Amino acid sequence: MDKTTLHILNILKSKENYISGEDISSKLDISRTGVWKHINKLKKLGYSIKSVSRKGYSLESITELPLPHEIRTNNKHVNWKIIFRDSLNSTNQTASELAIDDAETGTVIVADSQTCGRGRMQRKWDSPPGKNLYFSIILRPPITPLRTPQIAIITAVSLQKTLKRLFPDLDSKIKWPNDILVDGKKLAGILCEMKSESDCIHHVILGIGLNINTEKNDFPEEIADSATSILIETKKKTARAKLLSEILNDFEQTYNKWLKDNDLGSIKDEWEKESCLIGKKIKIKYFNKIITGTPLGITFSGELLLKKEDNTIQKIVSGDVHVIR
Ligand code: BTX
Repeated sequence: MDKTTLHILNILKSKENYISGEDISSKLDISRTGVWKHINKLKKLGYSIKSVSRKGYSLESITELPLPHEIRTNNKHVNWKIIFRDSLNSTNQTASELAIDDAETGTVIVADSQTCGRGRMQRKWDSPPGKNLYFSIILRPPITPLRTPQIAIITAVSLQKTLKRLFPDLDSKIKWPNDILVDGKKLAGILCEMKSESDCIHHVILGIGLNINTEKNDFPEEIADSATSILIETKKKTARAKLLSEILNDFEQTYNKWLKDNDLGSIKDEWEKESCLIGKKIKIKYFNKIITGTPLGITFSGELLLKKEDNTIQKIVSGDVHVIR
């Protein structure tokens, strides 16, 4: 958004009542037609602005879009830079192109919709416009590549923390390694991709898809029974910009704490408390093998500790988990 449009938006936000076009035009030293053009730009972005003759303009409600200037980040440990696009093929894809072009740690690519949103192993992530959050964070953590699987774990813990604080009635749980579920249905997915050499990481792209305002009938048939959204669970619509601000602020804290430690530290306990897998009988697809067992927890490095049917314990680095009901 250009500076003048943003300035007008801030003036409208600061007024409880109407402000005349003339007042705005003299404040900014632009013509009244100029003011009107900027007001129209704001309307196109989804701001509801009432204009009444002889009174002027009044902001009725802000946009539903998670636009950068609506996202309030703390910027304490991470210098966030938010980039918004209406539609991308995949925010992870765009983020990785920007990372190759030297984009800094803390750059976040947010899209209102994705045409080829992706999950793990080239699976698809359903990403319709106007409803949910799809975003990717570029990180350049000064750690060895061996620690990167922990990033999905700390992200899940941090996202779960945000959800529990903002939606205390939402019974969300973490499913290893990369999902947030409510009653077995997928609410959010985390996709962590990286570019590295054997001893150093160039960048990590941390992609998060969170279903917020999707109605049950909006999900494609193939995931209608396995996916859910905050709206379905709480019956309330949620503003995406505010939620994204909270997610980034919580992530910043968790990430910073994790960087200072050599392993998951106390995040391991938080993960175990919020996991939906511990004590359940599960099947894991791991390197073309199917292993069954019961998760006991995770290691400080983020591997799943699986007690197998022969009572031996195996550490699993990654895999697809199914709970056996
Ligand atoms: P995953 O491989 O664990 O999950 C993908 C599977 O989840 C799909 O095969 C499908 O069954 C189901 N699914 C697809 N879309 C949805 C949805 N909207 N809600 C619930 N279930 C769904 C999980 O991968 C990681 C997903 C990360 C998505 C983000 S969005 C921003 C970023 N950009 C990008 O391209 N991907 C990430």
